[in-house]
Formats: sequence, C-alpha cells, structure tokens
Amino acid sequence: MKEQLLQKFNEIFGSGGEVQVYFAPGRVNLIGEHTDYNGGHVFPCALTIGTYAAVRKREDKTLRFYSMNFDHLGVITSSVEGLTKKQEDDWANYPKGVIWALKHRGYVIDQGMDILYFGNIPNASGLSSSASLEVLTGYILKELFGFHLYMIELALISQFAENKFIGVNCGIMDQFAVAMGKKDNAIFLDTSNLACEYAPIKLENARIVIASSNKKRGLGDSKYNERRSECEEALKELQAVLDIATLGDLSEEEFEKHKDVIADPVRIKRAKHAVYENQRTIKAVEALKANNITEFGELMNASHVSLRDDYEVTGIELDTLVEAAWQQKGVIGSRMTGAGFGGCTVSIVKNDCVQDFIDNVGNTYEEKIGYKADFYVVDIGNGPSRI
Ligand code: NG1
Ligand code: MG
Repeated sequence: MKEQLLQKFNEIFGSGGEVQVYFAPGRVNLIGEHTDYNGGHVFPCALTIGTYAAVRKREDKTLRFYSMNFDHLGVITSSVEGLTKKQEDDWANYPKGVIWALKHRGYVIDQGMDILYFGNIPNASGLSSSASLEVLTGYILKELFGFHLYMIELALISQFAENKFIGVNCGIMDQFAVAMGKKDNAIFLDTSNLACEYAPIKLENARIVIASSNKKRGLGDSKYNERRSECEEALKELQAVLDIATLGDLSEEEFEKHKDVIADPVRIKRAKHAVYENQRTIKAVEALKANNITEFGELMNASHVSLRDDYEVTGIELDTLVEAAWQQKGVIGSRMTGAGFGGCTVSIVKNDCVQDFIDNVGNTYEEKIGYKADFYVVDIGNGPSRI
C-alpha cells in the first residue's frame, strides 16, 4: 500500500522532498445509534480498513489535495489562508475544514501541503469515511507541525469541522472512535461527558460482517439534522416536568411515566428510541462482559427494530439486508449501523456460516432491490498512525 501511494504521489505532485505516509481507520458502531447527540452511550470500534495519505509540506501557503477514489476530480487547490467551504471542492472540503478548525482553535498553520488520499472503506455508507478523512488530516497536521494535541481533542476538532465547516450537526461518536481506536476492542463511550472504557471483543468462533447496501445517503444529512431537532424539541418538553440535561439521563420507566408531555406522537417515538437505545447499549456492554454474546445479538436486533419503527431511519435497502440476515443460520445479531437512510448493516456471524450468509443475503438483496450489496468481513484495529 505504502509503495503504491508514494508512486502515485510522485506522479501527481512530482518527486523530491520528504513524503510521509499515514493511516486512520474507519469505524463501525456495534450498538447505540442516534444516541451520540442525545447524551447517550455508543459502542463503536475502529476497523483495520480506513484512509491512507501521503503528504509533503510546501514552502508556500498552497494546499493541493488529490484522492485516488475521486480521480476524475483531479487536483483540488486551496490555501491555508481564508479557507471557506466551496461546492466545487467536493470531498476536499473535509480536510480543508479540519485545517480551518485547527486554525480556529489557535494552532498556527503557515505552510501548505500536497496530500494524496486513498480510502478502502466505502464512501457515504455509515462506516465513517468522513470522520476517517478528518481525523487523518488532523493527525497529519499534528505530526507535521508538532502540535501538542491529545487524541480526544483531535476528535473534538474534527467534529467541530464537520459541524461548522461542512454543516452536518453530527455527534462525537465517529471522530472519537477513529481517533481512539484500539485493536480487538470496542469503545464504550458516554457522550454526555466523554468518559470511555475499552471492552475487548472476543467473538471466538464468530466474525463481524458488514454489508454495504450501495444506497447512498442522498438526503440523509438533512434528515439527520431533522431527527436531531426532533429530539431537542422532545427534550425541552420533558424538561418542563423533569430535571434532566439530556435524553440519555432517562430510564425507560421514567420516560413511560412522562412521555405524554411531548405534544407530538412522532416526537414521542423519536425520544423513545433515544432513551431505549441508550439503555440497550448499556445492557449490551454488560452482556458482552458476562460473555453472553447471545443477549448482545438480541439487543442488536432490537436496536434495528427501534430504528426502523420509531426512529424511521432504515428504508427498504437496510431492512431487506437485516431481515434476510435474521433468517440465516449462525447469525448472532444484525442491525443497520451509522446514520441510516442507506449505508451499511453490521452482523455478527458464526465463522462457518459467513460464506452462506454472504451468498444468501446477497442474493435476496439483489433480487429485491435490483442491484448488489457488498460484504466486508472486518477486523478491529487501532487509531491513526504513521506507516
Ligand atoms: P455516519 O452514518 O457514520 O455518518 C452519523 C453521525 C454520528 C452518529 C450516527 C448515528 C456523522 C459524521 N456522524 O454517522 O455522529 O450520530 O450517524 O448514530 O454524521
Ligand atoms: Mg459521515
């Protein structure tokens, strides 16, 4: 991989000078969906697939970006001064946003760079290609400019870039999972205070299988912001009668007792998902610690049902993949992952059933939806590094 990147780098930007190569992972969320902007818990893990970059500092202030995944867009040029989001800069707005966010926080960036990226995670699919790109860029700047920056700070700066530069009001889960990844561990994160704990994932005779629906998010980002406001609204209504800071502060019982103060039945469903999903996530981590993988899987399944019926973010593609998975032998649990509206599902599948799973779920999907899904049998990896 490193050789290929360096070769392409020289071809695009010319040879000479010191070129360094870095990697940052993608992530998959095992459970705890749409809880990260509701003060709830999440349980993601970093993957061994992710984004690579080859980079060389420049003497002037020019920034040149190139992605091997978006060859057709060619080199995208910008400057470290006066960074603004531009539609024609497309994917390069993500790294630009991180540079902007670092400068906004007072880090001095007075020299440009040539950067070439290559990602081996599917884009816009719920495996956080965006967070991977952001955290990778931040990590590169930290290394090249010698910033003293903790990884958690880097995650927060990347989230700030996504919120304020890109305009997606996302929670902290993705950037946190990418920045803090640890091989063979998932991250149990309380998004209300960023307290986190690593939990070893010992599946013994099972694997994590990701199915990409190949349905792009499309309007997903605006729907995402809409769900976020619905939850904020519901929280305000509950705060009239309860002393709570977030929906994550509520137990299922307290929610059931007070939910009728929420005026709109749709908002009741949204808030219900946030409250129950947070509790499911806590229970799932307990089950895992007790080596009860069956219960973990059942909680994953319940998470999908809630995202489908109450939060309404699944859609025919993700429902087809998950419902087909539930029919398969050796499936411990299966659910959509990420924001939804397209993107991926995550399943835990017994080793000797993985191939049948891919064949059968793949066939059912293609028959019903009319195009193929892609499958990835993944491993849990570390956070960013120089390679
Ligand atoms: P994806 O689908 O990976 O973009 C999004 C949010 C997360 C979280 C999940 C839902 C972004 C960058 N991230 O993930 O913060 O809210 O949805 O759990 O939008
Ligand atoms: Mg994203």
